[in-house]
Amino acid sequence: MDRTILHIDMDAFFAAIEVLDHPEFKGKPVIVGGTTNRGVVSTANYEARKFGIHSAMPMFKAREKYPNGIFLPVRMVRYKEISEKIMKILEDFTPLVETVSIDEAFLDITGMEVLLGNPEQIARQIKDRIYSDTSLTCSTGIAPNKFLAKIASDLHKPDGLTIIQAEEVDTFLATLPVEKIPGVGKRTVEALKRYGIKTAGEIKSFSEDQLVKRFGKFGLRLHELSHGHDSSPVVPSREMKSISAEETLSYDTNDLNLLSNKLKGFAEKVAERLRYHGRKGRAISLKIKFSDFTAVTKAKTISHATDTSQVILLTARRLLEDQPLPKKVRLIGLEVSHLSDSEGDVQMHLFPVGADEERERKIDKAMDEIRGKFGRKVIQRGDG
Ligand code: TTP
Ligand code: MG
Repeated sequence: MDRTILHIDMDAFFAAIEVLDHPEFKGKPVIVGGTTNRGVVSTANYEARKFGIHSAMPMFKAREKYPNGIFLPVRMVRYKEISEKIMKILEDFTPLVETVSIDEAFLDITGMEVLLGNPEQIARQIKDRIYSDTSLTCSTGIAPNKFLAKIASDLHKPDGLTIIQAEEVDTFLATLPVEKIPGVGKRTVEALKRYGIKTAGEIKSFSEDQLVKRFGKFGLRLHELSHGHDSSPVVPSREMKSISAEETLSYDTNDLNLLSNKLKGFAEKVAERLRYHGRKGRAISLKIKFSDFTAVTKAKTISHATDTSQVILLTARRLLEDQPLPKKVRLIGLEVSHLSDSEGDVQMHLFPVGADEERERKIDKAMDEIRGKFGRKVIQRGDG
């Protein structure tokens, strides 16, 4: 089956976060790493790279190259915090997110076109969302497999968006230097050069047998990659535990109507995402943050897992009605957790708080289809 794989890699990750946290460093060469002279460079921003400074270079060498650079120690806790935030954003798009390193992930976006647009539009949305939530840029690559997607994301750094279409793969490999192939180190490069081979495409002149004889098991991989093939799947790094929506209100309020209306929007959004991911949830929780920043979370477990917006809404509204509001509300949110696969659960339920779930499922399904065709803004439920 044809797949669409997206690889994302943050630009100058550690250094970009340092610039984010110290706006006065913007536009200046920033080098992050072990700050003693015996340390090495973890990364340098693109301004510093102009002076020839790069990852894994001894720090003293980096200082020689540009003594006026801003040299900073590694703040791993902070980078991990941002990394976590980015991975969560990616999981908003699909549960098929494989984290490869602190700033890098693969997404299998096969079949997402119906909901989100063509691959370029999907990549654009991901980039925009990361930028608006973190002020950081990333580079993305889209291709029929992981091998090509990863190479693509590196082609137009920083802030790149590169697509390798299935029909362009051969042309692309014809000029791709062998050292760009993952796993190809200095020794393999030398060995291939002895046969006059400099590009991935040129490896094709060898049979699989010849490659295995020369390179052992890695020869098999070389054969596969030189033909642009890579069947390795995107393996999700973690299971999605909950789906939520929340909003900090534009002003503090205890207007129950307004709060209840917010829940309606959240319930629809959360239910739509549950259905999209083929999940259902049994626990529904209401989160409220008050004007003095104190917060409460109230949860209710329902008798069976649901992905129906009306069921989620009615449960959340119950929770809201039972919740005293001693102060004005600053933030309201809704979360569905205790998720299970929705497949196989075709039982009909009459929901205790009064929604005929089968009828509601039909309405939701119709709305999903219309949204899929015309976009989210077009339709919202009128009732309730
Ligand atoms: P990379 O993605 O390789 O590099 P980068 O994000 O800094 O720059 P770009 O992707 O734009 O080329 O690595 C991600 C982070 O991992 C990087 O910011 C710092 C850390 N890292 C090290 O600590 N040591 C290393 O040798 C490398 C390569 C990265
Ligand atoms: Mg990076």
